[in-house]
Amino acid sequence: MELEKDIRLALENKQFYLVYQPKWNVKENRLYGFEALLRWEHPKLGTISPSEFIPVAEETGYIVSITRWVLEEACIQCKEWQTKGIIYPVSVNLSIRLFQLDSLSEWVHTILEKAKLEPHLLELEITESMVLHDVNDVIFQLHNIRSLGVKVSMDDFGTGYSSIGLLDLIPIDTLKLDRLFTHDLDKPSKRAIINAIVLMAENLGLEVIAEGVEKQEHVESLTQLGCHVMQGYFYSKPMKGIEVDKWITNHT
Ligand code: G
Ligand code: G
Ligand code: NA
Repeated sequence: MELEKDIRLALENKQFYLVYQPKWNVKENRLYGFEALLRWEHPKLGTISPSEFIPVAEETGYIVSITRWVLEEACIQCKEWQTKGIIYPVSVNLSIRLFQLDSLSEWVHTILEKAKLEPHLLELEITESMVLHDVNDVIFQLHNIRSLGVKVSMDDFGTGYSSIGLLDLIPIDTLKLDRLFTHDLDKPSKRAIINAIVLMAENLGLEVIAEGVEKQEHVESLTQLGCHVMQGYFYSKPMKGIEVDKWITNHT
């Protein structure tokens, strides 16, 4: 497949870059952190979405080198912000393939050391379906990752295969509510579900972050439902690392 060869070249030719989307703590009216999102500027096809090329990268195994690059880049950027007094955690998306490494936690540790970044400033985002893949192994590896001091969040929670019955066993810090919930807030039934998720998260000691927050009404409804950290176009589209300084000056 054509993309396959291009992905290898993309790494060599530095066609990948990261954009960062803020997460905002509404209750405390302050910035909470950033999620790093991968972008590929393809020389012929233009910008390609990760949802198109990540599956190919997973099949071919390039996902490991790509994720190494993403993690290194995000850690270096986070460290650079830190030296400017911008001290917020950054999160990176992990693919299931990474759990097939001999030791994912050592792999992550090496990258942190190289970037000289404190582990608590890094968060890894996994999805529910990843956990269900091989529950015991994922739980074991997540324990090791959290022993480093790195945080873990479960992305797109509540819409895919449900891991709800295992939530007390899966070592995570945060639940990220899928944006489908945010976009369905006018339905009382969906509000009931979010309300229950937020209460459950509270009782399990987990933070909840709502994704896909696009309007003031989303902020208000989610706040009423007890969710206080939000991410979405209402706050900002994902932006390049160098744009973050200015964004922070204008918003904090
Ligand atoms: O940014 P958005 O179109 O940007 O992302 C589309 C999908 O790609 C999302 O599900 C997101 O989690 C995923 N994604 C974005 N960046 C990365 C990355 O660096 N690694 C992996 N594995 N997935 C990513
Ligand atoms: O799966 P994950 O949550 O990592 O996906 C992040 C994806 O969501 C990216 O494609 C990102 O660009 C997109 N995104 C971020 N904020 C919003 C938003 O407010 N609305 C919509 N529709 N998509 C968003
Ligand atoms: Na994510």
